[in-house]
Amino acid sequence: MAAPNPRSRPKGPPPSSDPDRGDEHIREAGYSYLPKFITAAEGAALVSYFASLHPIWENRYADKRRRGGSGRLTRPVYWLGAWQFAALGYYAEPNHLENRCVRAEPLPTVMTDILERLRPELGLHGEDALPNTCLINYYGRVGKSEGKPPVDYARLRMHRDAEPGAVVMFSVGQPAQFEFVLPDATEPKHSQWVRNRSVVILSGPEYKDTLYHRVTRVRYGQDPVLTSKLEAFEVRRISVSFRHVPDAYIHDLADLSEDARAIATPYVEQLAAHSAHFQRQLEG
Ligand SMILES: O=C(O)CCC(=O)C(=O)O
Repeated sequence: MAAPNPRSRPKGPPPSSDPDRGDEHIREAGYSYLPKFITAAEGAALVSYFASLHPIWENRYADKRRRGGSGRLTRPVYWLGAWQFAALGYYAEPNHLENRCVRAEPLPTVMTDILERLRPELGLHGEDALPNTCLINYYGRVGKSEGKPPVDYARLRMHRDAEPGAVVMFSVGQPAQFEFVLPDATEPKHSQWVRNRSVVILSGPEYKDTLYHRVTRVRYGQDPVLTSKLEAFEVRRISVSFRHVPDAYIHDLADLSEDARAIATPYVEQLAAHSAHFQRQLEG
């Protein structure tokens, strides 16, 4: 992968000769980038599935006042398989395993079909099991309202995903600048555009365990048109990151510790307004 300086990149789409356009297949130890792996029909099915969901804005911490700032995640999200509430601290080996993950709705068939087709590629990353849980990220902006300018939320802070094994990512919508960084470095070690209907797989000591990754920007555009049930939010890219959480750590809301239940319940109430699954979780 190339490691360009994204700040020196001119505005507008990358030129067709740019190796960083995101339309070339890349396979390195611990990194796969598969452009157009998702078929046009699957892409359309994902777009309509995402449009049916009611993503939520989570806070990063249980006590946001203690940390200062708005405390909100940089974008609205929806989890399937297991919901890892940010305020519970996420599932993270070796210390954050219990009281993190609430059973969530199952993955739709369009996702499991794509994951099934990825088995040979996952094998190259040393995986024989498919991931059982995923985070859906909605990137976009809150439109102009009452004289206030629009606010862009098309980014994701530097982080690593701590679940065991490979992470698989699907992208739908406008291209995003995806970067791999070391926490104390100013420039990314690797950088590339991740495009509509592509798949990324990360694994191993470099890409998963050492480098952090982030999304610094998402291009504007209308093809495909993305929507969600979130009011006033203009979506222009949706990514799904699939992970594996051992079943032993996926709990019903009622089985969480009292403290964790108190933190998760207001979110489950929000989700239950549009989801029979989360309604049942609330009823215990
Ligand atoms: O949006 C992306 O492509 C990256 C998503 C990601 O890093 C995550 O969900 O952990």
